[in-house]
Amino acid sequence: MLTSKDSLNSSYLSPVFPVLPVCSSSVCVCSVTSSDLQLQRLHKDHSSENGKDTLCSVSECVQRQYHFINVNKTWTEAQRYCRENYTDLATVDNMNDMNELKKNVNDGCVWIGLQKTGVDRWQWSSGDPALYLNWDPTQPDNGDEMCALLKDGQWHDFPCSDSFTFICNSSNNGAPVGTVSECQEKLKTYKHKINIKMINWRDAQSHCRQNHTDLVSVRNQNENQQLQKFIDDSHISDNVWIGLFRDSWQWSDQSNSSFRYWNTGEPNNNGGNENCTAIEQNAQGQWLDISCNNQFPFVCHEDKLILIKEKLTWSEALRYCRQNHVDLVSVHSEEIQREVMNVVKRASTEEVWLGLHNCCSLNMWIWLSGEIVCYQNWAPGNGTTPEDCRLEKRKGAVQSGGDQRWISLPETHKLNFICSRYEE
Ligand SMILES: [Ca+2]
Ligand SMILES: [Ca+2]
Repeated sequence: MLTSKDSLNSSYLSPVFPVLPVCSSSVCVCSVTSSDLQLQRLHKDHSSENGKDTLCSVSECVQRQYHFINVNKTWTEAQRYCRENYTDLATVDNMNDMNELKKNVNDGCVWIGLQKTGVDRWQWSSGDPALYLNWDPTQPDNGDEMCALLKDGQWHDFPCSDSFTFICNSSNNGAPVGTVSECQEKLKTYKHKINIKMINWRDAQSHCRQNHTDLVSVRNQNENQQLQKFIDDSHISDNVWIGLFRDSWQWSDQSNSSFRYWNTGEPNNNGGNENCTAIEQNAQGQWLDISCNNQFPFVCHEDKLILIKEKLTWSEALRYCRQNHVDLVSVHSEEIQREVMNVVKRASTEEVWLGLHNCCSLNMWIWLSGEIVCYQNWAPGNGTTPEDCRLEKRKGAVQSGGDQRWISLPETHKLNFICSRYEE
């Protein structure tokens, strides 16, 4: 794995790489041929007229392809139609998805795939999975307290309508751009923005989404300590909203997107049976809960990642994806990793091949899409130490269970794999 400039300074590299490869402007790939991996160098020009980098900063990429179906159906009929003809009724992961989805729909109400389950679940506003929880020992202690705040390093559930200061996460979710070491530095830095205005949780969420990225997520003990230190250093009040909330809504495709875009006053369960979600184009696409028996047009989505539950070697998997779809998936950002996590949990093998290969001569991990591994999600002990690749070539796979990190395996292992339909 490329960890620093030093790892590229080996003398045999100099003739091949006169300059240090960077994440976006000059990309080195190992091209895959039928017989072997051969090193070659590609130049990709990502500059635009204004000189800004135009590499798809992934939060701006279309995550899914949306299809508006202008036929009135009940929510359940619409779900059936989408599952037969596409992937499912539309899931929305973030504001970019929402803007994409809104583009082509009619005025009036339009079904999306969010349905009430009746069972509450704690979730991060940013969509990060809520695997790490750090409740105060007495918390959570109240069924009506649906939002969480940080107090003395521990979490408390509170009524979402109460007013507190809050912390936004302003780190850019897109693929970091710059040299590898800059990228790694960026990934380590969590830029918090504190807001001393005291407002309710929902307003704090809107404020963060409009001005920064989202309300802050706390994904492990280290982040919790960093955040508490940040609060202590800022000398603000004890109670600070974080991005944790719970609700009982679930997407039709079972994905764990916690993005919500309710209109003011919604969901209100008017009449007691509003168990489905529609967007209202004349309310800027904001959502309302409404009875599932209404007949509306609807939006389906088509996933761009497909889990193939065959057991193949890495090379066989690559051939399959290139013949039937586009390629083995390249996970060059946290956004794509989240999509991978959604599909990989249905796998029948413990690991699942990704389009990640080790350039033996460079001792460097590279995506099939041609990018150096900048965003990283390796399991401990994988990817970061030099591989002994002289005897067998190593490829990257993602764990289908646990925290779904990447591991390095000999390419002859037979695993499920994920094909991508993204045209790079
Ligand atoms: Ca409480
Ligand atoms: Ca309603």
